[in-house]
Parts: sequence; structure tokens; C-alpha cells
Amino acid sequence: PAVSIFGVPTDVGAGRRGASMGPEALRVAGLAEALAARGIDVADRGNVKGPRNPWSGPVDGYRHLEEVVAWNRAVLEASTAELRQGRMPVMLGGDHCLAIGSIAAVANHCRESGKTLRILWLDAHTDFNTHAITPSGNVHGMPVACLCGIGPSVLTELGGTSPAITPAQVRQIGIRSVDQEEKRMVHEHGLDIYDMRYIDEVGMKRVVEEALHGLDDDTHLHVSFDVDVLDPSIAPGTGTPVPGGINYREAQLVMEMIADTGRLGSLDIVEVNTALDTGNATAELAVDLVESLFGKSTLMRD
Ligand code: DIR
Ligand code: MN
Ligand code: MN
Ligand code: MN
Repeated sequence: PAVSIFGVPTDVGAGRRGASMGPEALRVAGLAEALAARGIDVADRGNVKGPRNPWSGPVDGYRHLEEVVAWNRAVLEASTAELRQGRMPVMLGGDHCLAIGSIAAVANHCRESGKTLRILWLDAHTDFNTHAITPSGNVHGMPVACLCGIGPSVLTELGGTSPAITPAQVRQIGIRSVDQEEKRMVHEHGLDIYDMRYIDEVGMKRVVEEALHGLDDDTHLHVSFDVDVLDPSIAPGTGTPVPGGINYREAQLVMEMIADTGRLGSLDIVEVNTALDTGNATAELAVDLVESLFGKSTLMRD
């Protein structure tokens, strides 16, 4: 399918500045060119616009809520327009709060077109905090909860239907940092989590098979790729690195197995923080992995 790339240069949901430079870092690493070289019809639509980062403290458990809402309205609108044209939106973050808007758009698109939605959340974190339990107030730690209807109405009702999704539609891979109260939340809401211990125990092949089980021709697969899922030794350019992440081969396998399903319908690439990177290594790695996500492989198989 045709791909439309948008930059979402914001770090209003993050705890460190610099994810706002992510879109340009991914462009400089050659994202659009890499997809075009695979024969994909790709258009870079430029950046969506939003407010500056006020860099203020939490109010009622949220930092920069008004700005987060403004950015997500812009993301929702941009994504919705591309989905209506039958194109695949690819959102370049920016921090992970943008997934509230991108997934709200995809959820509406699926409701309108009678598709089932599956979300694959690749992340070190479950991003299921609420204003009452967040240790930081940073909204990038809350998007999954907001999408499941737990959060401020300005975010949970962003796309019109609340909740936008149910926990049963989500699979999370690579998890290794969950806040104390957040653990209770993810258990209570029954999130399907493939954490690092499970990956160690059964291997990434089986993890991805399980996470993608049950997809069919009517499934729209949304991949939300937080680069902090990767081990910090290969992806240092991110705001909340956590040791013990997935390695290069595991990451390639996830991407290739997603490509094999042929069901990828939309994508976020988030939390590339160039201010913390070694050269542009993290964006370059992300582009390398996205090539696999779009079908690049060493040999012809099957
Ligand atoms: C932490 C960090 N759980 C928080 N979350 C991050 O602030 O809520 N999510 N970094 O990607
Ligand atoms: Mn995240
Ligand atoms: Mn994360
Ligand atoms: Mn679709």
C-alpha cells in the first residue's frame, strides 16, 4: 500500500527534551528513500504542527496536558485523512503520547470499514499509567491507558468513541519497566504482555507467533514502535533507556515476521531522541528495522 510519512516533532509528553528532533533524525537516516527503494509509493507529508514545550511541572498528575491534546488532535486529523484515502500513515515521533491520536484514528477507520484492529506495542514500558499513579506526570507513560478509556476525557474521547480500543486488542512485546501501581493496572485490565523474561524463556519466534495469532484478511495491524524496546547498547538515543532490551537479531525477527503477515496498516516510530544519541545510530537502526518491517529480507522464503 501507499505510505504517507508525517513528522510529529514534539516532546511535550516526555521527561527529557529532544524527542522533538526525532522526525528529522529519521529523515536524515533515509527512511523515505529506503521505502522508495523497495518499490513503495511513499510521500513525506512534512510535519504536523503543535505548541512548544512549556517545560512545566505536573498539574493534577499531568504535565503539559493542553499541549499533549493539541498535538494529538493534529495527529488524529493527519492520520484520518490518509486512512480515508487508503494510504498507510507512518508517524515519526516525537514522544509516545502521539499514539493516542494515531491509534484513535486507526480505531475509527476500522469501525467505519468493518476491520478488526490489532495493536502490537513494542516498548520497554507498558505505558499504562494514570494521573493518580504516575511517578512522573509524563503523558508518554499513559497512552495505552488513555486509549482503553482510562484517562482525562480530553484524551480518552479524542476520536469521538470512548474507549477507542479494548485491552484485548493489544499485545506488548519487550516490556521490562513497569511502575509499581502500573503493574496492578495492567493485571486488572488483562493486558497481553510478552515481557523480557518470557522472551528469554521461549524465544522471540514463539513470542511473535503468539502475539500475532488470529490475524486474518480483515485485520488492520497497527505497530507502535518505541525504540526503547531495543537494548540501549544498540539504541542509545532515547529518553528512558532500560537495560536488558531486545537485541539486533530479535528486533529483525519481529519486523520480518510482521512483514510476513501482510497485515501492517499503520505505524508509529517514537522516542528517537537525537540529543542523547551516538551520532545518528538510533535513527539509522530504526530505518534498518523498518526496511524489514516492509519486507526486506536476506533470501526469498516460502
Ligand atoms: C514511566 C516511564 N513509566 C513513566 N515511561 C516511559 O513516567 O510513566 N514510557 N518512558 O515510554
Ligand atoms: Mn512508550
Ligand atoms: Mn518506552
Ligand atoms: Mn486500512
